[in-house]
Amino acid sequence: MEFLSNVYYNNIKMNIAYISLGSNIENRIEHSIKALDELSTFLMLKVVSSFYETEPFGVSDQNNFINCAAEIETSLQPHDLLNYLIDTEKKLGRASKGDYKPRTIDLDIIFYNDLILETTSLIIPHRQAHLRKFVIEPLCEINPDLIHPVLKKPISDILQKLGNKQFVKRIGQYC
Ligand code: PH2
Ligand code: MG
Ligand code: MG
Repeated sequence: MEFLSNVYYNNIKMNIAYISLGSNIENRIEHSIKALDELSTFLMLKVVSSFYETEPFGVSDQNNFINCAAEIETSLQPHDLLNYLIDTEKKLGRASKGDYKPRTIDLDIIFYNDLILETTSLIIPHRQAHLRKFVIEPLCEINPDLIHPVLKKPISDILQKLGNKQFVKRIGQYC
């Protein structure tokens, strides 16, 4: 067993993952809080970013979103984590899995340890994460030194490169 870079509890390897949360239907903060509360019943929420109001990226004629990010610790493998997140989205009333439709809550895996994975149902790191300020700014708040395993650059550099073109404004905190 390796103790230096991995965390084990009772011989179970714990993995660190980063989840991006987004809501753009009605009580957006309430949906986000409910989602975080729900996740905390099954995963260890280590750090949660502030809530940000963000302009829709890649879609038009939709409400602004509330986005935030969470660092979690879990023994779930990536596809099991994905299934758990999909179940949680449904539990919180998400109607369909259509990627570009308004939603009560969207829960995306951005990073999972330093894993690079490409399957039909799951791609890690999230393919568009580095282009999306609504993902990168909350992540930078909780871990600016985190290295993107494909780009091999810290989140703080990626945020700097994104500049000021996308509206992202910190509005409050989960507590
Ligand atoms: N999610 C998308 C597409 N565009 N824009 C913002 N600001 N926030 C999101 O969470 C978001 C988006 C697809 O999941
Ligand atoms: Mg998404
Ligand atoms: Mg999604």
